[in-house]
Order: sequence, then C-alpha cells, then structure tokens
Amino acid sequence: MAALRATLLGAALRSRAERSPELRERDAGRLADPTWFQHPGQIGYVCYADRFAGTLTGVADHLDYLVELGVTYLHLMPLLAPRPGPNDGGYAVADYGAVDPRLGTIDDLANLAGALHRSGMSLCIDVVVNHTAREHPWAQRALAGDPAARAFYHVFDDRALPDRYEQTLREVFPAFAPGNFTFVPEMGAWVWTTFNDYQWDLNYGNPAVLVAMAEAILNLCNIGVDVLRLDAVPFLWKRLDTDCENQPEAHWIVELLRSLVAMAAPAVAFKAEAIVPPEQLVQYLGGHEVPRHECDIAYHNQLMVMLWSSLASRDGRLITHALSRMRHRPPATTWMTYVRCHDDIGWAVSDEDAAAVGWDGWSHRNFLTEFYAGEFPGSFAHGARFQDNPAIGDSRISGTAASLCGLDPAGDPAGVETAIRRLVLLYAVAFCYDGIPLVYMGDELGLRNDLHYLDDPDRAADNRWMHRPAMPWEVAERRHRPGTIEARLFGWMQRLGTVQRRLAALDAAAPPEPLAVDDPHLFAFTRSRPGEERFLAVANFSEEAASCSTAALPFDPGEATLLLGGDESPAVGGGRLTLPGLGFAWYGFTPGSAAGTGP
Ligand code: OTU
Repeated sequence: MAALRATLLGAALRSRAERSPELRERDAGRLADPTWFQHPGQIGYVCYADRFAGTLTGVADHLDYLVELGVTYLHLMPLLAPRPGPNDGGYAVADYGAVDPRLGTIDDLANLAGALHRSGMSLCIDVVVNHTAREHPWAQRALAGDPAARAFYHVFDDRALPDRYEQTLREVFPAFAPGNFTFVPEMGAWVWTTFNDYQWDLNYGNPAVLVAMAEAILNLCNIGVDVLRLDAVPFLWKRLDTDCENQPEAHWIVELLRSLVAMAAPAVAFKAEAIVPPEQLVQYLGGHEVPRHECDIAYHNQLMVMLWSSLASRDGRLITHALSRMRHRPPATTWMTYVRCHDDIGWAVSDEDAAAVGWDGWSHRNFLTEFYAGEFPGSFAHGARFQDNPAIGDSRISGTAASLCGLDPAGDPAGVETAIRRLVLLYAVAFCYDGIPLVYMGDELGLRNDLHYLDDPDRAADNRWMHRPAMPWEVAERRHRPGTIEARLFGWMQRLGTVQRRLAALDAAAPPEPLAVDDPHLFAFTRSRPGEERFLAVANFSEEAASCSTAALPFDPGEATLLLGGDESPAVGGGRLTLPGLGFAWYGFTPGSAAGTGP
C-alpha cells in the first residue's frame, strides 16, 4: 500500500515537473478561476477528427469554422492509436501514448491544443479507462502467457464465475456482442469483455492497472488537453451479485485519478461518460452523502432523452416531472447538455416517472423506439433500431438529429419548415438548461443519416455509423446562402450561443427549476441568481399553438424582455403566454425594471 502510494505520488510529481511553461500559465489561470467551465459562453462542439477534416492538422486548419459557430470547447472523438480492423470508433485503444497514425502524431495533437488555446478554445479528448484493445501490449503479453500481464484483466479458466456474474449483468451490445465474456483460445480462458470481444475490461483490483492508467492520463495532460472524457466509467469495478456498474470502488478510482491530476495539471478537468439513472449519475460529479471531488462535468443524458420523448409525445409533462425530481449536481460542477451524440439513444425513462404522469413505462419506451424507428403510424422520424433485445423488450435508436426530426429536403416545404423548428427547439433548450451545450457535428447543418458505413465491413454491423457522417464542406458553404436549410440552422446555433453568452442567469451557480404550467404541451423552467436578471424559458412540443397562464411563471413575460424566440414570436395577453407550434421563448427580467429599459 505504501509502495503504491509512493508510485502514484511519484508519477504525479514527475508529471508536474515536466509541465511546459505555457501549460503552467494555463494552470495558474484556471486556479484563479476554477469555475471556468461553469460560466455562460462555453459552447461545445464534438466531432471525429478524420470525419471533420481528415487529420489533426486538418482540424487546426478549420478552426475558423468553429470560431464562426461560437465554439469554445472542442471534443475530438477517440484519437489515440486503436487496434487495426474494427475498433468501435476508436474505443479500442492499442497505445495510450500514441495518436492514431492516420490522424497524425502526438506533436500534431500538442500543436492543435496550442492553436485551440490561442483561439480561445479548450480541447477535450477521450480516455478509455475501462478497457483496452486486445492488441494493446498488456493484452498481447497476457496472450503470450505472462502472468503479470494476465492479471491486468479479468481472466477465468472456466465458466463457473462468468456464469454467476452473467446472472446479474446487463448486455450493452446484445445484438453484435452478446454476453460479457469472450473465450480466448490462446489462453484457454474467458476474458471479461463488457463491450465488443476485442475490448478487454481492465482489472482495477490490480494496483499495477491503476498505476499504468494514471501514468497514461498524466501524460495526456501534458500534451495540452483541457478536459478528459472518462469513457464507460460506471464499469470500472466488478462485484458478484451486482450489475457491476456504479460500484463504490469505481468512484474511489475516479477520485484518486482526479486528485493526481489536480496535483500535476490543475488546468485539466474530468468529464464523466456515465449513461446511468440520474440517482447514480450525480455521484460521478461527487454528489455523495458527503460530497467528493470526482468529475467536474457529466453528460446530462436524462435531459437528452426527455427532449426526444417530449418531441414524439408532444407533451411536456414527463420532462417536467423527471427533471424536477432529479437531484441537483454539486455546486462546483456542471452538465454537458446535448441533443445528439455519436452513440445510440437509450430510453432512460423510469417506470416511476412515467407513472407519475399516468403512463406505463414499458409502453412509452416501446412507443419511443417505434416512433423514432419510423414504425409508428404518422411518425415524422427517420431513425433505426439499435441493439434490439427481444428477450427483455428493449431497443435503442440510431439516426442523426435532423433525420430524427424528420428533415427531408426533397419533401414538401412545410415539412422541411417543421423539421427545422423541431431541431431548433431541442437545441434552444439544450443551450440554456444547465451547463455547456454541445453541438454534435452536422446538426448545425442539418446533416441526415449517412448510409455509406454499410460499404465498410468494419462498420456495417454497427448502425451508429449512420449518424457519424463525414463533413461535406461544400454543403457547409451553403450556410452563407440566406434561406438555405444550412443557413437557417447554422444561424440559429450562432444566435443561441450569442444570447446565452451574455446571460448571467445561465451560470452554473443558478440551477434550473422546472415549472408546473397549465398546458400539457409546454415545458418551462426558470433560473436566477439573487439580485440579477432572472431567466425564463418556455418550449412548446406541439405543432399547434399552446398557451399557459402567466400566474405560474416567476414573472410576467409581458413585462420582461424577450431575449430570443423562435421563427414566430410568442404573444402575451389576457394573463396567458402563447407560443406558436414548436416555438420557444427565452425571457429575461430584472426585478425593478420594466421591459426594454433593463441593461
Ligand atoms: C461508450 O458508451 C462510448 O460512448 C461508446 O461509443 C463505446 O462503444 C462504449 O463506451 C465502449 O467504449 O454503452 O451504448 O454508462 O453506456 O460507456 C454506449 C456508460 C455505451 C455506457 C457507455 C457506452
């Protein structure tokens, strides 16, 4: 134990000693403002380096596009050296110390980080902490019979334990990677593989794994990365008779890694990728009975799911209920609020939340799958089922945001208009709900499903690739041609960011409070800080106009400033606020000042 402590501490101090003068300056700046990621004006963008611009230097050449969009935070999808062949979009890492040679080198990454910093942007990259590729040297040594390397993974000589574990484990990829263990003939044994058979779960019960991962993380910090996205973090610890997710030890590991990084590279923040129920999620932000320093940022999966649920059901009651009863995140943390990401959408709607608005949980989840797969009569969506699991009646959804919103440029103009409104509506909530809004590459242009992945044997089985298109730069050019779909959407993203940036009420210090309003189609929430301008957002998920009594709102919109409204303005009169179909409104109200005279 003492040796382990000394090794970890030694690694952190060595890393601190090696930090460049530029990064030390960044550390100083962030120590002076440790809440930098909590302020309004942080706008995220996420893309694959190769799909966006070929290589890392290609990305550096396109920073003007990100600046134009108002981006301040760039998440590049996995870019460390993956295994050859299928690699789960880079989530099967063969070398944590090297960049995928197709994308560039470690120096290119450092140069890109520097260029981003000079343009006022932070860089986020993935660290796949839960598993390595079967081709990683650790796994390769285990395959060759090295017992020390074998102890880096969960290896079982027979099915006795795997069978017992399986009784309580879920399957993440039931369709293309059933089960959680893979038989490895070279070892005559079963290896724990939560995800694909080539992704071997690390054994954090072995201190050598902790040290090795800590060193990998500390090295990445010194390249100039600002935020590390910890992939699949709920799975880090296994315990018999549990689902082996969210175990207390997983939190200790994160806490330990966090403190090592705080020591070595104070500028670096942690982002949790934990797609788990809200009660468990806040714990990754350190929200335990006694708060702890774990991750600084986490994905707000619940908001994302509820947005799509509201859009399909044209109903704001479930989102209002589910978000109202969510435990607040700890004050020093924030969310990543997003509409789409590279993964599928899993219907995280609890039976309790559904019942609270009079619905059956299973039926609603099933409805959402059928709706977004385009199977439900009258559905506007063009998505596809992902990992259908008939055994437990579960299914998830793939598709780009634009396709799920029903955007079809070849269709009738009214349909195009409605689809644009849907997409803007979802982003209008994501941009002001709570945290850093994240634009998923292509949503700013309305890119639709891309079926080219079917021609690539390494990808064809995984339909998540349909919503990971390559950037069509000639299409992006249309953002400068007024009236085009691209100009409309890009313009909206810019406006949402521009207005968001100057609203003090959108600081993380002012968490959202969902409001109970008297029209089921609406979702409303408010945010405020004592003595400052108060904020109100209202969204209408129905295609028809809807109105609510202003009595339920924290202030009268008629006396407030309309900061931003959809393509058609909302109206206030007779004690009611009326929003057009799929409309939204952002209002600001400074106590003691009348409309228009505020600062
Ligand atoms: C993550 O997702 C990544 O985002 C995926 O792209 C990877 O395939 C996967 O890890 C393996 O590296 O289950 O359906 O609670 O939900 O880690 C996606 C976290 C996933 C998991 C999440 C995982």
